[in-house]
Amino acid sequence: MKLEAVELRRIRISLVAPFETSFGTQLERDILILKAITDEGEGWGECVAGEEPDYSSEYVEAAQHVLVHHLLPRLLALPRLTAADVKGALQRFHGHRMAKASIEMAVLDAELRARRESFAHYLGAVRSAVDCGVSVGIHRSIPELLATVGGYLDQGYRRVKLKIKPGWDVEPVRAVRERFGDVLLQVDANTAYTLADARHLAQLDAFNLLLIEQPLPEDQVLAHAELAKLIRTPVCLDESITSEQAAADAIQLGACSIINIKPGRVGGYLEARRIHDLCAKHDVPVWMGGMLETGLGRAGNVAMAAMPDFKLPGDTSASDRYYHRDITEPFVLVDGRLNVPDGPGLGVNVDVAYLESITTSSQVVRSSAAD
Ligand code: OSB
Ligand code: MG
Repeated sequence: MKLEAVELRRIRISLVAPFETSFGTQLERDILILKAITDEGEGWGECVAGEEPDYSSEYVEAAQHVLVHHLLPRLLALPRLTAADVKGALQRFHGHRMAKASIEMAVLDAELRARRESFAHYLGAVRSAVDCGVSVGIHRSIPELLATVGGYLDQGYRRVKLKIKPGWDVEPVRAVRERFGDVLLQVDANTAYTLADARHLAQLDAFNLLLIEQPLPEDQVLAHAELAKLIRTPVCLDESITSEQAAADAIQLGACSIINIKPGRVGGYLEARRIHDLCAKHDVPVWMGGMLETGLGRAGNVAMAAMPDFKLPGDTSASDRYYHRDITEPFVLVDGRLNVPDGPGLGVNVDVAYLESITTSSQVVRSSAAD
């Protein structure tokens, strides 16, 4: 098909509760939403870049800039384009994977809607619903943490992930383990430790955690391999896994035994699928991460989480864990699971009037008249 124009829209939307990680606290989100306009119909994309460059070097304003000034002009100049062409067409531009992922997603949605194929079918989903976990931020006190975790378990979540940082690690894990028994439990440090903390982190071995996610900085892959020999809790990488190549290297080094897949972090659903396939070949289980997505990103993530090597519950929580009102029909937890959309493309509909009401800016980039 031919990409004719792309609408870029920023929305501002409050979180139902503050979300604190080792890198900061979020109260609301500023999200870039794309609409790809093609000769065969439209498709939606969501950019997972945050407001600040604190999870990775990407941030929403930069993502929009690189899309408008570098990525989109190149794609709009092509006579024909499918989602599978996006990576190659943008190869000469380094990095900016979240920005690249967002346009690839919108093109893929348009393409699949046009041929009435769902993301789930396209990706090779083998389940019609996926097990859901919930990511629990750093709290001000242990009693408040226990109240939050108890509330999520009452709603049916099948796994709890606690955000940790130095000073908030062993005690909250111990308290949750003692109060809630053998619930599936894991932790995420978002790079907050150093290899010198290995003996401290080994104290988590007592709590039978599923995994510890990204304890060390993203470029310290070798140090993760060292750490993995010093603790019994399986090491899972998030931030470090930026591509299929990075995943292959980390696996070969022994830096992780589990991988968190986030399509936005690796440049899109197609690269994420290659990482899934690589991990399946190496018997490395994967699970679907989350970036506090709206219903658009959630729809794609839930479809991908239905692929065979997604062996652990994902950070694919229900819409109401994030937002009072989603921009699509809400994802609702049913017996600790979310149903996989089976309609064409992402299989969800954007509430355009609501989207309009929370839009803070929008712009359209078109192919130039000469094309
Ligand atoms: O590290 O997994 C992370 C949210 C924003 C940025 C990074 C992370 C997270 C989460 C939330 O843990 C996952 C979710 O979307 O529920
Ligand atoms: Mg993480």
